Amino acid sequence: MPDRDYQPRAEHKFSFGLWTVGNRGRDPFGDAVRPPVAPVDIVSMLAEVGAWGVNLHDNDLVPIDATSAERDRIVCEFKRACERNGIVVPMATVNLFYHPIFRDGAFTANDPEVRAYALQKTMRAMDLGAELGAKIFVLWGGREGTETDACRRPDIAVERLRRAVNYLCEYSIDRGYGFRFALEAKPNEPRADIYMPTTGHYLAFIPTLEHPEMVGVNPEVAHEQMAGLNFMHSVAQAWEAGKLFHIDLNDQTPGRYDQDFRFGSANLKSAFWLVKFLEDVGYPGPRHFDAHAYRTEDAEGVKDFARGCMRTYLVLKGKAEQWNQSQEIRAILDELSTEQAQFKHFSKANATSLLARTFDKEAIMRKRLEYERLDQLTVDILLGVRVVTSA
Ligand code: GLT
Ligand code: MN
Ligand code: MN
Repeated sequence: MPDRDYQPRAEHKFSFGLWTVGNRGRDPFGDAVRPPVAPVDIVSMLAEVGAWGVNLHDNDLVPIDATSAERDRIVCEFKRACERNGIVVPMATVNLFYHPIFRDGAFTANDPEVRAYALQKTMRAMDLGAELGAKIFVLWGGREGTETDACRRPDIAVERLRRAVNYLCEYSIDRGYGFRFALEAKPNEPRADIYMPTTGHYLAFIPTLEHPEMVGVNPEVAHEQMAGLNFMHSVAQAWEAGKLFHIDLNDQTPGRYDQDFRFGSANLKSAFWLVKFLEDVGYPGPRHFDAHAYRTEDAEGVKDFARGCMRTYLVLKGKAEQWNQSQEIRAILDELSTEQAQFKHFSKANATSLLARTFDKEAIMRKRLEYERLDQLTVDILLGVRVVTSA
């Protein structure tokens, strides 16, 4: 059992955004409770707690109106801090939601000047990400939506978004950046409704692009749960389509605002199925925590938060290993499915024989499906009252 000490290591690929551990606890009803922390200090804090990577929006690092000399100095210092601390930058993104110019959206805004500015800002953020070594570029369209559908037709918004993503793919190719774009869905907040509300919507959008091979998704736990969905199912569908380019781990209680809680803090069981899925299929990408500490915490509490995200992931990974090694679970699973090789592919002959076949429904229904016991065995493992040791 490799992770019994639950110590994060580089091979686990745990990353945090500058905006996550740097979150100051501001909310719509109250001001910041924590002082700002310089990006270079965030990098050394991440190294201290055992993270592998740091992600950023352009303006988490470089102020929106910085001169190019200021920008270069800031980037150079940041790069040095990353090297000194052995922290990598796997993913970069662009802030297209904070400045009031984006009040009606960015790529989908009605004003063509706003759309052009959004493209320019994103290209510059790609330059920055490439300079820092990032190969994944996340696009989260937080303002791409509406309060009233009187303002534009949603199909026109989709077409504008398509043109923007096509443009950015060409820019990455032209510059030789090698970016893979990861599109992040969210149903609402900050807009009343956001276009592309779920990962599934993006999975349907991607094949309509000019370079679908360059574009995948970045599902976030809280965002799919806000839409009332089973997050692991969304992740699995993205994975099966070869589109799981990145993932945002956090937690959320159902039916609330976007809480961005510490990973595993609200729904341990669904966090377990998620970790088990990612580990079972061998998802090779970063495990990014897009979450922040409770507003009640100080700087030390932010470290507790970051350590907690990684520790819970590793504990659940250990539980998934136990689950996979449990003889009792294995025995139930072996009973459940046997492959019907004959009907994998259609042929006239097997269709004729299938049409002619009689099924003994009573006999089939007598077969037990021991899902209650299976689930209780899972709960026992999760609660630690059944410890499965490796053979
Ligand atoms: C913002 C949002 C996140 C996105 C980030 C990327 S920014 O904090 O809530 O879900 O992943 O733009
Ligand atoms: Mn996110
Ligand atoms: Mn969120």
